[in-house]
Amino acid sequence: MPTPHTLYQAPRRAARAGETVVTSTCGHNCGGRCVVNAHVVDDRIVKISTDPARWRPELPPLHACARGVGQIERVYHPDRLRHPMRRVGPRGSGQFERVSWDEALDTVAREMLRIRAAHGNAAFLDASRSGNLSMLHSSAGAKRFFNKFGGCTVLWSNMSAEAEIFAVRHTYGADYKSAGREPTDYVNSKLIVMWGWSPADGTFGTGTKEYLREAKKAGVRIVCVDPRRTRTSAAFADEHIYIKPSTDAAALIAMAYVIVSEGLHDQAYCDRHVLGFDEAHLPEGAPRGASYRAYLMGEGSDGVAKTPQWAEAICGIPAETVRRLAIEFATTKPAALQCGYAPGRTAFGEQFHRAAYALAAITGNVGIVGGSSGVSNGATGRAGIKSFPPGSNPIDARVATPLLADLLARGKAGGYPSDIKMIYSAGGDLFNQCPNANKMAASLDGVEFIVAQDHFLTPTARHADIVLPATTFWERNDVHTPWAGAGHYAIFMKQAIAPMYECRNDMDIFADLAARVGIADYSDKSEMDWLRELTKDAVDDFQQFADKGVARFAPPEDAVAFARQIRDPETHRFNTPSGKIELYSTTLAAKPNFYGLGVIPPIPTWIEPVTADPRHPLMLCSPKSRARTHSIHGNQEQLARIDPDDVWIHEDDAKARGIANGQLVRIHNDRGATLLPAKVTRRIARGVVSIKEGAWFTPNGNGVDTKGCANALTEDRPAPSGATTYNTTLVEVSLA
Ligand SMILES: Nc1nc2c(c(=O)[nH]1)N[C@H]1C(S)=C(S)[C@@H](COP(=O)(O)OP(=O)(O)OC[C@H]3O[C@@H](n4cnc5c(=O)[nH]c(N)nc54)[C@H](O)[C@@H]3O)O[C@H]1N2
Ligand SMILES: Nc1nc2c(c(=O)[nH]1)N[C@H]1C(S)=C(S)[C@@H](COP(=O)(O)OP(=O)(O)OC[C@H]3O[C@@H](n4cnc5c(=O)[nH]c(N)nc54)[C@H](O)[C@@H]3O)O[C@H]1N2
Ligand SMILES: [Mo]
Repeated sequence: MPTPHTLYQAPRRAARAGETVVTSTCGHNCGGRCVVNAHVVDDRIVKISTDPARWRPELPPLHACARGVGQIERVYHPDRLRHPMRRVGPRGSGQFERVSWDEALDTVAREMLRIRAAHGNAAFLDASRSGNLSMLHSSAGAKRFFNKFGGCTVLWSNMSAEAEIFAVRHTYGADYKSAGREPTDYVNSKLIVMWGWSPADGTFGTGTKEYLREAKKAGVRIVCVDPRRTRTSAAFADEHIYIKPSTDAAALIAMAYVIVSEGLHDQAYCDRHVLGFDEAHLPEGAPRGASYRAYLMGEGSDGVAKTPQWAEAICGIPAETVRRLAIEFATTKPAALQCGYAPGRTAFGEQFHRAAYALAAITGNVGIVGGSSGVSNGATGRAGIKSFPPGSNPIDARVATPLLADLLARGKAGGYPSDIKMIYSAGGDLFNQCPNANKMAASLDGVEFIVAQDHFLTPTARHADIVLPATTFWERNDVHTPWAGAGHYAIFMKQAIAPMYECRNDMDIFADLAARVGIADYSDKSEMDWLRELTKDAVDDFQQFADKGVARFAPPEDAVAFARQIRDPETHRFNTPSGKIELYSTTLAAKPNFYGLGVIPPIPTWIEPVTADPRHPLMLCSPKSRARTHSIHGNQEQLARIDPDDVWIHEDDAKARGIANGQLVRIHNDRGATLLPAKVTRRIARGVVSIKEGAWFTPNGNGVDTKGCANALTEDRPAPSGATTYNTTLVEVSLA
């Protein structure tokens, strides 16, 4: 039986004569999922609109942002790929010639069969990623293709949130997607601390800003801890606290120190629900002094008390502020930590998340109304809507995603499971989005063949041997849902216009290629039959869903994750080995080097992320741009105006370098350099600079990137959890 739901058409302005209006939503990996209507005249989109209704909590409209409206600039962009192409110049030169679909697909198939015969399946790397995450035409199609082909090497870790995924699993025994709370619960908090979280810049749920506005109206106090005074902070925060990137665990640990030393923690709650808070609640076999409390108090193996003074020296927050915030957090109940992923995209990012959950747990805020686990996703998942089944990979060759450049550079000689001979990228831009773009571009000599399937000649596609033009979501049918917990609905993405130029649907490209390499069963259904199948457990009338456009599902009974475990711990245990919230992780105690990428202690622990480098004294962070979804939209001049690319630098740091606002500067380290105008401001912490991620890597003849691509500077180094470490990047800034 489908879950209870209502199907409706989002309000829209009446169509003009000769115009049809079609509802869809951006397919990309944005944290929002909005109503994006195409107004179509004679098979051409003439305007994009969204739900005009005023926001209200009872039935929140799904308002699109500038990127949604900017889809019209994107779909009719003069640089759209129009036909298949073959590379004729050196990789990266951008020199290609037109070929027919048959010739392109025959070439790809021939190379695939040759490489498989010569090197085996592990020589293939599926570099498809998150360009389109809707249910049918997504990178699941590439996975399905490679799995049926006999498997390939995969980049296993999530570039966004692997530190959180890992920390949630080992602390709460849960899936991060359903370990948070619904935004409808924000109004129930007395205090919200937004920690490295800026949904007004980086969309994190359609409507999140409105729910925050409701909370603010209801008198909830809001504090923001971020290296930058963000738009979210400016709009909602009563207080902003500047912090140095990569140092959050120290601040959170010192807050716990204050709370415990003042006796403000919830001992009864810890006794009942938490493993390893104090020595009396350690698992059997754990050494003495292994508890979190002992670590805080300096009674653990390092002998250092984690005082606010200790933290100040690391994170730059004045000790008095750390103390005040700690006391406020412990005494204002319910209090919620809303954490972004960015502080987890650091050298030991899992410690940030684990330390945040520890703070939530020792103050008794996990699983209560108005409290939070420290996870900012929602409390439940996707209402039974499924995605294109990828099947399973018969090859066991897995590499943590941030190591892509190193995998290409060193292969088996570097201890990796394979030497990559062929890369296939459908809906990914990893040469731009993975760290260390220069090293990536310089490490392709051993790669015999690269295929890119995209809408544009992206930094990745420029290196391809064959480029295949895909349709955009406007040119096909699909279904999409928000990030799990960021709303309970699905949007039918109705085809608005016929496929443009010679572009083809990703699924059809793979089906054709499958037939050419001897895979008979890639797809046995039409597009619509697939969509009917994938949604059948969620909606009862597929045709109505397709016609109306929006399906709303019931929200979870408990708006806050782990409410049942806290209410009734006897019947509902946490899904950890001990059944409790594991501040002390039994799994990590038994296997500290969990992935072979570095040691992860059993309790939240401060670990120095980098050794100081006098040549590169500034710490770079690379948050989201409002003008892009990662690298998507990076070629749109009009859209770029809403959030121009620049490098934020503190007044004092600029002055010391003779840099004035607006001047072109060079941001550089030993991995690379890029150019951007300086935004000299007091709205960033001293010693920190910030570049919005996603600008297209465009090196000049001297190897200097000219467009502000943050990944010209970042390091191809994973955190021990496999997370990316973009926000642990040391740089210097000089006048260009
Ligand atoms: N506009 C837009 N929205 C998006 C996306 C997009 O591309 N564009 N992408 C979506 C995706 S895939 C994801 S994963 C999410 C990402 O969501 P997040 O990871 O939460 O977003 P970021 O913008 O990287 O960072 C959030 C805030 O953290 C701050 N920050 C950076 N480093 C640190 C640190 O070390 N400590 C602290 N305390 N703060 C730090 C930044 O200044 C920023 O204000 O966003 C989603 N939303
Ligand atoms: N420095 C730095 N780098 C980062 C981050 C950071 O915080 N700092 N954040 C990271 C995060 S959170 C993420 S999720 C990753 C994202 O990494 P990716 O998923 O690799 O990045 P996108 O830019 O979304 O690239 C997707 C590509 O898919 C294409 N595309 C879109 N729709 C379709 C389609 O329907 N079909 C086909 N064939 N192609 C399509 C787009 O044109 C684009 O070229 O980037 C990461 N990179
Ligand atoms: Mo992401």
